[in-house]
Amino acid sequence: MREGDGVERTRVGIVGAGPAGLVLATLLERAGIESVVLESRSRSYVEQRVRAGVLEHPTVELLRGIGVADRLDREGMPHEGISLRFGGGDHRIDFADLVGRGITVYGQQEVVKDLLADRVDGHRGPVEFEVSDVALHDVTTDAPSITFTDATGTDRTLRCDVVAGCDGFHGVSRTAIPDGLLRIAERTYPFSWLGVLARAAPTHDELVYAGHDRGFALYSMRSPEVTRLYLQVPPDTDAAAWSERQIWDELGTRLEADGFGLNEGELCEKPSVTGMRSRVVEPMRYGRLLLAGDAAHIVPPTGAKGMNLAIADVRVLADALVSLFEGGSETGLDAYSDTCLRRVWRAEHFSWWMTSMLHRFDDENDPSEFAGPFGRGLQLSQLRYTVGSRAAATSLAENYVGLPHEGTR
Ligand code: RFL
Ligand code: PHB
Repeated sequence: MREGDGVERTRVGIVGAGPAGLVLATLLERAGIESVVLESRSRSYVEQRVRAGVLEHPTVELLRGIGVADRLDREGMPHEGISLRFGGGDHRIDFADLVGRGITVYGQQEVVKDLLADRVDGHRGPVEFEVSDVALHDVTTDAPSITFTDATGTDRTLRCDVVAGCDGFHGVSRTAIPDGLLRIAERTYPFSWLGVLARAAPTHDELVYAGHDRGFALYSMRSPEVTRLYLQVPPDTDAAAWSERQIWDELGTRLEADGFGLNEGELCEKPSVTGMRSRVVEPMRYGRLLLAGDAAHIVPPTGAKGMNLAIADVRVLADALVSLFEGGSETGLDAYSDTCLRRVWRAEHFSWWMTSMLHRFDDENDPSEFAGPFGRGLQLSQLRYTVGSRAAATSLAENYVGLPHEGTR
């Protein structure tokens, strides 16, 4: 709604059109609550950005519940297990048998495309792309606002009741909270992942997590034509220093198992290197500013939790906002941070556990408990126990497919 002089009003100002911002906007719209989404990148950029690929069971259910899962149901690849590969052996964790649920492999950018098609092409609510100079104001009052410059260069002001900071790890929302008020828990791992996307048909139906003596490797996929693969590399690695031949050879070595072969294919984009980090910012609320997704917490990708956590946060947030706008109750907002952080810390632990069990920690100066011969012994014991004990395998399975979502209402 325009108020004149470049001042507009909405109920919820959402910064960031990633999974957190777009799922929040959709949940609110379905509940009849107006919002405006501000995104610094272009629509085509956010639709092409290759990131996560694994949707937890509760994430799929949520996307179905808000009516944006038609293509996901047609094109997503349901998986009923994963393999852990180590010591020359392959060990399947059978999710269907252990917990009766599975995951779906469907690219994050496909989820983003589906949400944007629903909102923008379906004329259900605004998304302002290519905004700059986003700044938050008065977030400790009940009349916060956001100033920004839009794609045409016009300075605008958005007044709202609540600001949702869904702008990811490098966003500005978190910086609106004074440093002294935040507790930051962080761990940086002494390695990165080199990721490639190859036009090559997957040769195996499920994901393979390999803990090889030369380092970790992950075999994943995006579609019946596209394979997604990762290699553990040193943290300062320049992706360009790896030739395609070296990448395929190293993947072949680390993923080797009886009867397993890789289809090689043309790379769809340049290989990328991603740092591995765990980070939690507490609390996730500062007055009428609520942080969600990567803006508040990062997990290393080994547990496939980042996008799923972002979506779980905004489900809690949407419930809290419905209570605020329908009944004037702030109880949900008051509980928001604690409710989310319970799931966040579970996912932090699971992601740290998967990471520490499967990677090679070989820096002699690495003080971590997994470096050196004692650390290797612990890793191998944990891997053997996980694949050998039904109780341990069930714990991996229920975390991987996703624990049920908590609500505040
Ligand atoms: P996003 O997706 O980063 O979205 C934030 C959005 O905010 C915009 N933005 C701004 N907009 C306006 N003003 C500003 N000042 C802004 N600053 C930033 C950005 O352009 C962007 O569009 O955060 P969100 O929504 O919290 O979603 C989080 C997920 O993207 C992230 O956790 C996952 O990608 C992590 N992740 C994985 N998660 C999974 O659940 N399963 C996986 O299998 C998985 N694999 C991965 C991953 C992340 C990876 N990388 C590249 C970090 C694999 C990799 C390699
Ligand atoms: C992916 O397909 O990109 C992917 C899958 C599982 C992970 C991380 C990334 O743990």
